[in-house]
Amino acid sequence: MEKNNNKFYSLPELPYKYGALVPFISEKQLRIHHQKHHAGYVAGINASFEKLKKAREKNIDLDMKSVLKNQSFHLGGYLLHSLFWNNLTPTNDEKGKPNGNILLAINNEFGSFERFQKEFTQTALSVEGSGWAALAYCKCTNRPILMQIEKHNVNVYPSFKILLVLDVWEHAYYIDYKNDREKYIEAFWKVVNWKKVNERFEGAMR
Ligand code: MN3
Repeated sequence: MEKNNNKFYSLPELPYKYGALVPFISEKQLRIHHQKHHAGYVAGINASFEKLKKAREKNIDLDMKSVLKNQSFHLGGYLLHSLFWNNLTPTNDEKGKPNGNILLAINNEFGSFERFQKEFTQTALSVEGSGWAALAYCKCTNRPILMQIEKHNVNVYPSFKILLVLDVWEHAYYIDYKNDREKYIEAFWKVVNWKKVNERFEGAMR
């Protein structure tokens, strides 16, 4: 067999230490989330690639609907977690408030930061089962837009750049907050990396 040079997915390192987000997210919670759950999606997407590769080598038919549904789930999980870690910071100097162009865009779209925060919180709270709240950017209209993702891959707007995501799968907060999603969301606002969100926004506008 020829050497396969195709790259696989790998678990990215966190941009801070596991204990860096205490008291808002505990070291134990963050470690399990990253090493078990995020790593699980990396393994899942790579397993899907392996399955396709083997089937192609032997020219075996696959249930493509099932394979790609699974692939979409794991790839979505992998990508969203990679974004999520970069959304968080132990040094939220702005006391939870954005600055710069992202603040202007939020004010323009939502009327105020407080209104945005309320809508985003309600988006996160009302995710049915497991999923994500996200702030994305629409290049067609130059406007920020809310997105409520079910699981990791349902209700996603294709090609819209995600600026800010919040994981509201129970696996993200059960150790720290049991089933109290609202308390977890309150804590999330204390560790948002608005500098990063603004960078992503400015990158998307270019
Ligand atoms: Mn998660």
